[in-house]
Amino acid sequence: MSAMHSGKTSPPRASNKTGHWQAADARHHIHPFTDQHALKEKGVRVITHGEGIYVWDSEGNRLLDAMAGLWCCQLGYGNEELVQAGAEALRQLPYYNTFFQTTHPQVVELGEKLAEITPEGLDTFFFANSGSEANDSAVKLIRYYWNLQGRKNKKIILSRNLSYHGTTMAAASLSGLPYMHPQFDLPLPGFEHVGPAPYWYDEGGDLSPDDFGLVVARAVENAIVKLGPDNVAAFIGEPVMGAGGLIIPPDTYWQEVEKICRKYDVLLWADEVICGFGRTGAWFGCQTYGFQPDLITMAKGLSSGYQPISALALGPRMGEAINNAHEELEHGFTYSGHPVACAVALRNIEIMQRLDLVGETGRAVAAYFQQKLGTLADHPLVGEVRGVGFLAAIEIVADKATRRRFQDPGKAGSLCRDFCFQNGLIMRAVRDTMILSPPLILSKLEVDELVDAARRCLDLTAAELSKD
Ligand code: PXG
Repeated sequence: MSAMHSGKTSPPRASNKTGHWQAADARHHIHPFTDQHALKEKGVRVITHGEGIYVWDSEGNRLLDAMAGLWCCQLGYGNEELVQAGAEALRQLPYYNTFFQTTHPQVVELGEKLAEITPEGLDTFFFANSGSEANDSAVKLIRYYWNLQGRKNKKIILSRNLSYHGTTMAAASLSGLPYMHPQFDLPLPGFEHVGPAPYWYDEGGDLSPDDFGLVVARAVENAIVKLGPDNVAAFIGEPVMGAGGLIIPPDTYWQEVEKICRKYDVLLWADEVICGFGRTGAWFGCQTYGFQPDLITMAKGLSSGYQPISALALGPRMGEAINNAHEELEHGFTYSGHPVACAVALRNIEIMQRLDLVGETGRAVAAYFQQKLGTLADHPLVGEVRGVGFLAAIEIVADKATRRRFQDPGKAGSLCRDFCFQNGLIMRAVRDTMILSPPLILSKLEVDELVDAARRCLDLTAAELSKD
């Protein structure tokens, strides 16, 4: 366990309330992205406690959380300094708003701190409470920006197949995972998707990754030309695609996309909800991939998940236009820049800076994580291990040489994920891709433990699959 997180040492014992919690949950709680009926039959897992990179369930089982919650607990669990920052803010000013010509120290200081770490020029912020709200707000501000410019036709937002941008009406419309649309009659008009995703392993065929990156970028150009550059407002992308399967773009991809956006005067929007705050080895994914967005949305690692908070960072074009509009901006949330959330986010960034998680120290652990995980490539089920910073994916395939998948898509991934839970490891499965996004505070010893457990679970998966 990391020294930073040894404040509380004794994990809770198994609770005799598990049955009660499961029954009450089944009666009263609708879960996101879940087959409610199937979950009631199976019985929900109850997580009661977290410390460092581990969480415990109500039966007393310890789980190494290689997903950092939902890609968000950069500093892991049980960080006392964050608890203190939240408690102090609650005592001092538990709530005040930022409407009506008012501000408070917590939101001002967070803005100043964010301007220090965001790429040059992206130093004007709007605050919200979730990634989806930040993305929804960005859609509105992009529309507003082009209206201010008198370019009233420039309204279409282009996003990619397999992207995930959240679940509000606009954010779900941006998302390129087709299963997110039919239940809700989405996407809304004005949202277009382009494919393929820059997913060389599945889509690259015989092309080299670099050539494939250019082909996929040209598909973006073709889409802009087809829709008409005068109609396209913005292109949104996650620097590394997360929920769609941890898709790392070829090195040629982002710079080509940036050139295309400039050529057609299309705003370039980086959704850094997962990639921000050290995930890819820099503060933001766009810095890792060397492109300059016009706007960035961020959430998750901004507060290490300890408080719901998100932000939209505007570059000079949008920032100046909105600041000089000489009219009221008709947008905002009761909890925009909530003082407790801002105080926790500020302290979170300060701790990340002090621990050098985005500098030499973090890079050394990330390199070790990538190198150790790479040793799994020799496993008979593993077609590819890829990663960047503190993100990684393991492709499970039937045939390594031809990258052929198993016949029943998703079965191997689900099997492996279930073996992981049974063996004290949390890895996420997207189809047959296993995903890792651990807390940034993990130690080298914990990396070893993680990779050993992952190999064990791959062995168990292989044994189970061989019974077919
Ligand atoms: N953009 C990106 C890139 C995300 O990954 C959102 C926006 C939306 O954030 P909120 O805070 O509204 O959830 C996300 C969220 C998964 C999973 O299964 C991923 C997310 C959320 C829930 C599940 O991998 N990402």
